[in-house]
Amino acid sequence: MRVIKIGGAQMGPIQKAEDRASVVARMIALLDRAAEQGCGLVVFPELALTTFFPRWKEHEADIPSFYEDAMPNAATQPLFDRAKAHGIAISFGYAERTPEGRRFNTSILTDRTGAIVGKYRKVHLPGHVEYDPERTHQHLEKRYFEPGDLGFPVWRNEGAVMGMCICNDRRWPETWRVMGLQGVELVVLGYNTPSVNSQMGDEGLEKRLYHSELSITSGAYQNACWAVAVAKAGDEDGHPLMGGSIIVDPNGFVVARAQTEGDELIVADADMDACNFGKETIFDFARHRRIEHYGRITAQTGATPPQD
Ligand code: CDV
Repeated sequence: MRVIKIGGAQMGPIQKAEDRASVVARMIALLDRAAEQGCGLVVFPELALTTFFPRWKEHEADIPSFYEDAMPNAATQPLFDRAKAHGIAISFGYAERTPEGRRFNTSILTDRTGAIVGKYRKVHLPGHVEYDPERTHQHLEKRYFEPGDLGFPVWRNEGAVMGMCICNDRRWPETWRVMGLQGVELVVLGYNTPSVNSQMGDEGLEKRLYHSELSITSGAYQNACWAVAVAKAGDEDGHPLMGGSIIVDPNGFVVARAQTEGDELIVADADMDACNFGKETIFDFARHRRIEHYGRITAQTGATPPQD
């Protein structure tokens, strides 16, 4: 058995005016709770340090203040220090600005000493570049970030093979399979998913939660890996985000689920050896995959139906 006690540290809303010190204090409180329960890894959401600022076009002058120029930095160092003191590996998302001024929606993974062992930059950016008057609310990720340039790497960490993705990435089977092909045993991800569809107001929260869960459970099952998916939830300055954080086993079953839309820790004992059966049988890729038929996956983006 290779058991990692995983904590999914769902976070409630972060208002636009809330500063990094306050947010980091909330993250440390969740970390302390995870330490009490014996967690070895704690996963926080996408853009965990700030409000979900890609919704804002009207506050564009404030946007530069939401990026981090280094990680760790003065504001987040206390989080790294506390994680190291507890001996807990962590993962969280933030808006990254490089020395060249490039901007990415990024997440990092540490080991239990607080050393960063992995960095991921979100590949599948949803939304749009320009203000869209047809939508009930804006989703300007394509304006404020460029697509990630690091692919979907995995890392050996704390006795397991771990990978990361971010929010919208979870909906794309390619995300999971590229990590699956590297033997991933645990995928960690955070998300900020609006509770309302900006282009279909009557879609309903239930369907949005279902689609999130469907994406994660199928990704975990089809790649015989664990998954931890952690929300930033609740009402951010009048903009509702859904909760529904879950931990999923390699059979695709949800083994822990958040009940609230606030700061909440969910915990599960995850035996990495539970991945072995799926990886050695029905999803033994080396025996069963037929790559001669998969060329379209990397050769084209949009669908091309046959002509009438
Ligand atoms: N932050 C996100 O990537 N959100 C998307 C929304 C816009 C659909 C998501 O996939 O949850």
